[in-house]
Amino acid sequence: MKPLISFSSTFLLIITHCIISLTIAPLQAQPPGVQYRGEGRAADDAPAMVYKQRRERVLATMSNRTVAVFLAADVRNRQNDVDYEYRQSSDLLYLSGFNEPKSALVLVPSGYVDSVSGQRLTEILFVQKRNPSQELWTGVTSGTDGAEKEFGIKALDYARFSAVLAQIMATRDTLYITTLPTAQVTETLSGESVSLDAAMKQRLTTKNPNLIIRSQKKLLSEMRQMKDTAELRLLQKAIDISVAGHLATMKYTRAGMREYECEALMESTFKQLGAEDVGYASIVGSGANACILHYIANRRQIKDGELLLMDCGAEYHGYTADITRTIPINGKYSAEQKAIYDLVYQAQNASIAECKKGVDWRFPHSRAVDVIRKGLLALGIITNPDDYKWYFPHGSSHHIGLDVHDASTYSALQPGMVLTVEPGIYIPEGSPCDKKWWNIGIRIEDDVLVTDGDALILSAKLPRKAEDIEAAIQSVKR
Ligand SMILES: [Mn+2]
Repeated sequence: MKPLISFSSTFLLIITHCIISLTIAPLQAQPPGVQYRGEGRAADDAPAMVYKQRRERVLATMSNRTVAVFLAADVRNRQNDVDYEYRQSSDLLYLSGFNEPKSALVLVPSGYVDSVSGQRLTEILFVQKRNPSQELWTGVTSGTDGAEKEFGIKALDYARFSAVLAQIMATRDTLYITTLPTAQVTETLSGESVSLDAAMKQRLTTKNPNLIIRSQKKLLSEMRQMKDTAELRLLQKAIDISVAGHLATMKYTRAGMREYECEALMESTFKQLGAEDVGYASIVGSGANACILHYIANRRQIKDGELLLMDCGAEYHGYTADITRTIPINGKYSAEQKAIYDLVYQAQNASIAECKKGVDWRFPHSRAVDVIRKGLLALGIITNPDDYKWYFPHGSSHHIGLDVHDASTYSALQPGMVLTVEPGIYIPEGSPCDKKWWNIGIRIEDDVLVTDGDALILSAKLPRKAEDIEAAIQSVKR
């Protein structure tokens, strides 16, 4: 479920942009009076006040000697050519809703007096200045005025970011800073792995020898793992869209199709219903590919009698669902497929039943393990109880939210947490068991909300029981 992203160093990016700018400079002129207008924020995004309250909660946990910096994600470039579609860093999204690159949020509990306006600020959003020539190519940006109006937070020009931050850090002893997934760049020529994080830390500590640098994860994981009302609404929307995608694909998929055709059905439904993206690369594996946990090539032709495993989730306003169904391509599970399916189904039910307030977050997984271990022994697929790990090699749960593997402190389950429950059994060809089981790979994954009582299955509208899946497939004439 790792998004497909390639690296390009910032250096190369700058060079590339310079070349393009020089080449196309004469074309950038516009008729006088042209002003591009943005769409503004989505009407169903959380109100600016919700983001403000989140920032205030973070500020309340920080001491007066600290400052926190939440950096925007980088723009990633594809093959030194066009850029990938932009995805903001989840922490910055969570605290501001601001969706533009080259921006940063700075939280200073004891305040910073802005030398230009004279205002004392505890929160500052640094944003790029509007640039009409650039907007012609990549679209409208908010600018400081737009950001203040739309997001209700004092905005300063990003060009001032370094200088202002240096000034703030001079009188603080702790800096909380973003750790982005892009921070590791491998220098293929030297064969050495260089951590940009480490390089940045080095520079910061050289300038500020007494500064303690901490990951901002400490500040946010506790909050982000508890979903507020606005988040639950967006998460439910992402889940509803994903359910519709799975249902359409389940119904209109048949033997002879390629895995990518199923992926197309799935993702076209996501987009038709307003999802901006997928939350992770769609996993659509048939036959032997169902046994590969993160199979994303999705090219194979599906044959009659096979299983099709689809692990796909839509992303809506930054929130992602994570749902898996494994269907019989011809509408009817074989005896062996059904035996394994029912076992995974029972394991999932046992696991969901334990997703309760106060329970250690690992406990639901241990219940799934109990059921699967017993079942595999009873079916004669294993004879040593420990060997269940060969066929169920992953955990059953993780939090979801702005990230598909969302922020978590791995503490006991509490109402407001949303997690997946996804046991599976995978028996690749050559496994030491009767070969009638070979190439059966089954995972069932749903998204559940922990409440004061029983867990609520947010993806419950999607058929999950073997008979219900068969009925859904058979409801369409083929
Ligand atoms: Mn998952």
